[in-house]
Amino acid sequence: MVSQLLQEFELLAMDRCLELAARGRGEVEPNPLVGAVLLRDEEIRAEGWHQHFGCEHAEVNCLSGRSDELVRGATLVVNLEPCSHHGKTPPCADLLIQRGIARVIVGMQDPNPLVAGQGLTRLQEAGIEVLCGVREQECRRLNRNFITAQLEGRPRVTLKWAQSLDGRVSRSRTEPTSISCEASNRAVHQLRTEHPAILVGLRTVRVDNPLLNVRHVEGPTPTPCVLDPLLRIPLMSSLVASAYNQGLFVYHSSPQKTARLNALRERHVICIETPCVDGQLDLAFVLRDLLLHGRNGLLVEGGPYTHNRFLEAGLVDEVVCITSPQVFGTGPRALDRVNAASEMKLLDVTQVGEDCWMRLEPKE
Ligand code: AOF
Ligand code: ZN
Repeated sequence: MVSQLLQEFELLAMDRCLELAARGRGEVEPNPLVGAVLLRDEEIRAEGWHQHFGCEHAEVNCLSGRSDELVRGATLVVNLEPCSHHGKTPPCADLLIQRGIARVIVGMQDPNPLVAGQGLTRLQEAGIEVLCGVREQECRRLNRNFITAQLEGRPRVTLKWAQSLDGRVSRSRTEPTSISCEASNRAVHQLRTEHPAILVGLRTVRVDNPLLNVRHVEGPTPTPCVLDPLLRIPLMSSLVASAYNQGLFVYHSSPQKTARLNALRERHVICIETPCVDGQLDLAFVLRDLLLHGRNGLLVEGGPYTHNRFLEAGLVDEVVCITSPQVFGTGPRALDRVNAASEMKLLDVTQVGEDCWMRLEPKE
């Protein structure tokens, strides 16, 4: 374990990098969340983070305006490998070399094929001591959307649902039912703010009329998306009403419905014509389109029909299943529509208020 080679204050410095990095949420995607701190004499003497897409990287913000006296011979801590490529900004590895940094502590290697270890090599070749893999699990979790987007060319997909103890997502197909406790609702809003996009099927819009925003915690609201092949989303729905403020992408396959398209566009809805595969919207197209719009992570919040479509297409990276200690006795079940057997691996289980949260990932 690389972390065992470090002192407590150096590990705390990495924790601080993760905090700083998270401030870029909603501003930097599809770029990674990156924070950097400068350590000297066991103290944090400068901080920076990547603040806006296309702008200075964390290392630049941390070092700019700092004196040579402070920077020369100091340690730089950063949660992602310093870049080695000329992108929208020059390579951070070169900056660290020029400024005379003596030691670099890194959370994880950059999965971007343009970097992928070359930043670390460049620093080492310049005689800088490099330690990589510090708090690696936390660093990978923070940038999980970025990692999947780099490696798979699509946003990372998380399915989330709340169910009763008997596995039901509502008491009936037509009635919205509140299921999870208040503490869970706050945690769900935290999960929302960690995703640049959130998606539901038309049925969920019709039954629940959700707003899909972030209210119980601080942070950016993801862009809501609806799968709606026939453009039947009600103009009076909360999502259409809030499209001007929080955006709304409607994926459809009805280009001939011009009056409907105009009515939606007038309300600031972005309507995206989507090809069909076997009579259903092509989810791979939807994901590609989201990444083109800079959204590298997608939270799918139902309902069962939509979850099943993502599972059957093999386009799920994580499942978050929240079980409340109530028995409904009636109503549709979360995985009612899954007709292909599959296995999942349990990642962790936690108690949130009165609910049980399970995180799982599909087995290969
Ligand atoms: C770093 N520090 O703070 C960030 C890095 O188009 P550009 O120039 O902004 O480059 C984006 C790529 O740079 C991104 O895909 C990732 O590989 C790396 N991001 N690297 O050293 C940072 N944001
Ligand atoms: Zn960089």
